[in-house]
Amino acid sequence: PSGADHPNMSVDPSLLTPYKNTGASEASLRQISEDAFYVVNEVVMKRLGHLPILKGDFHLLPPKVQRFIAEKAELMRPRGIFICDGTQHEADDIIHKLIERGMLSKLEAYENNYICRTDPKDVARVESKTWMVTKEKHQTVCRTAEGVEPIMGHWMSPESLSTELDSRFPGCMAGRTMYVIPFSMGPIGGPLSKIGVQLTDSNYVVLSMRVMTRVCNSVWDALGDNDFVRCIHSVGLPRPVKQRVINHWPCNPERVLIAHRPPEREIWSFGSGYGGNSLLGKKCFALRIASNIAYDEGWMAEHMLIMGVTRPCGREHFIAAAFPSACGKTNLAMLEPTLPGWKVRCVGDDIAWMKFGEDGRLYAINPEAGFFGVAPGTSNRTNPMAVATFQKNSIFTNVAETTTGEYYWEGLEEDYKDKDPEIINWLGEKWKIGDPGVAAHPNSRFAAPASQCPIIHPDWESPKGVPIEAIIFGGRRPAGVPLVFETHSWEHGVFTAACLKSETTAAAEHKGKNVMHDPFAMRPFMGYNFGKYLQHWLDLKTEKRQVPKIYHVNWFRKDADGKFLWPGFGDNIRVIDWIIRRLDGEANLGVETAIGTVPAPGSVDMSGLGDIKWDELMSVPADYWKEDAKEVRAFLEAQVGPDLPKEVRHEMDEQEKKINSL
Ligand code: GTP
Ligand code: SPV
Ligand code: MN
Repeated sequence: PSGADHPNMSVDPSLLTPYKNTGASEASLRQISEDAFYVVNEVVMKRLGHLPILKGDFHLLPPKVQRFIAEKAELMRPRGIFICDGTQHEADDIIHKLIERGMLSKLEAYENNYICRTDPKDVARVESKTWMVTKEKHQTVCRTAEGVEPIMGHWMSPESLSTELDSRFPGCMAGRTMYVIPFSMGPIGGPLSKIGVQLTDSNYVVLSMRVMTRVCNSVWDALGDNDFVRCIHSVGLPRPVKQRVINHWPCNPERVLIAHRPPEREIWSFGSGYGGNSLLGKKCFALRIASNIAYDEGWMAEHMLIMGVTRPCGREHFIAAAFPSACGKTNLAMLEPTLPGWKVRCVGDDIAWMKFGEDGRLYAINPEAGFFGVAPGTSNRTNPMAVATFQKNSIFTNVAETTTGEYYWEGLEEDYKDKDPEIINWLGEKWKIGDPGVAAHPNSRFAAPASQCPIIHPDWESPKGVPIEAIIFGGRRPAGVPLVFETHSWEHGVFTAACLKSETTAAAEHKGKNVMHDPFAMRPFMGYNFGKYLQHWLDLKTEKRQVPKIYHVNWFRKDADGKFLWPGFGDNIRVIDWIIRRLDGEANLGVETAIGTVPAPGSVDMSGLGDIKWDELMSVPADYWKEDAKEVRAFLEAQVGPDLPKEVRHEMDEQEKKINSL
């Protein structure tokens, strides 16, 4: 009987969604979904078999969660189920176990800080193995020109996904514990927040998710009738293992797959335990899946920091900024101003969920609860607030350590210059400052609770968010791009963001430093057709709404000797100051150029900075931009083609005209 014509059906409707891609055979799936109409509990129990529940009370979970767990346990065949409650006690137990096993060790110089070394083959996001799965290809990717490989979005058909899942997930947790992690992205129960449940066989992931998201029992209560994002993660190495496990870090680099099914709100991740590949609340949920939800519901999920900036006069302004991976979001979000009287407070450092309120203003929340920050380059000189944040309760991955139990990475040389410490590098080898190679992996990271940041904003957990007045885009642009410019309009800002480029970094598998397109800093995180995404941005502007002004910054312009022209870090407040005075409508701050409004000479506070090559820093070189205009047109034609909104095309045409008349 089908659900619709069964008269006495009193089963949770979510139990009736069809089974797909569980790896189990069609026939057994059909059998189970039919059974489910009658005795849900029995079916769930049958699926669980005699699987021990190692922790938690399975029967107290919402039925739709019970079904999710049972069906995936049947597929992945763990040796037991552990339902996490997110408590410190639980974390301590796991930490002790991992220390005993050799996967974690304590950094003795701090309180409750741990270091972990991964298999050196599992150190960053793997973009080439990350997929969006939709029925229609063009739901995911644009209608690119003939023979052009799309770089925004990576499509896989549901049929291919079935094959890929079936060759990986059945039995993949054999001999391991399946942890069930209930988590909230955003303050629990908040109007902009969303719930996920992650299944994983990695206890490192359990510890990290507890820092990065809100994991606790009250998530189950908040779930109620809401849907949840289904996150399925396995390191992909069932026991007994067939290959050598390096650094006690099980993974399966050859078989990595990270797949998203947006309509089903489901994520499958296999073979990697690192960062965005495995902490599924972050990139997979809060960006790729959430951008789909945001499209449907009329809001935005973006790769942006959120900061509150208070001026000497006492007025506070909230700003969001999108820079590609490892391009300075964490640093800007926690900036320590070098100008007197200014105060910056951090709301978030990586992801912003933003929605227009009834009052027409754009409100942003940080869906995360922790920072997963790039370690190298972080020091008391560059980012003292981050350093203060990770003095306790933090996990460091692929950094180096001193024999006295301190962390170490490139950028900390100054702090250690008189000590000449004995160092164990990220590969576990003896190392001294000055030795060849690096001490820490360039994508080594700290995971630290946001609540420990000394300048965390008092409203950082405000359920309704903070009102954004400006949005900044930027990247690593060694040549041609001025320190800052203001775009002319929302539409021009959208075009400018679509043209965002940056040097590649170690955050993903790219080798070397090439300037690459990274529209909206979302290239690796694009959840659906980029043309539709652009249209969504354009459509968000309505008469009743005050859309933020859009800016572009570049902290990374270099002189002929390859030196940065701008000191960056705390001195970036000088650019923020200029931006805020522009928002205020102060006169005589800008000079019009073909790409936007750059600062007029003397309009940026340079007091105490010493020698800055202003002209070189602010110039808009005609030759450079003529080339760039051609390249950008070719890029958008090839990559977005007929999906490019006409407003964006118009901005491109207008800007090209201005550039060509330079
Ligand atoms: P993800 O977490 O990967 O999304 O990166 P992120 O954008 O938060 O990058 P983060 O702030 O961690 O910066 C990465 C690197 O850029 C670090 O090594 C920083 O030291 C360096 N960096 C950040 N801000 C500046 C700046 O203003 N100037 C210069 N020269 N380097 C900077
Ligand atoms: C990024 O690469 O943009 C990150 C780190 O923020 S990860 O979570 O590993 O994706
Ligand atoms: Mn990021």
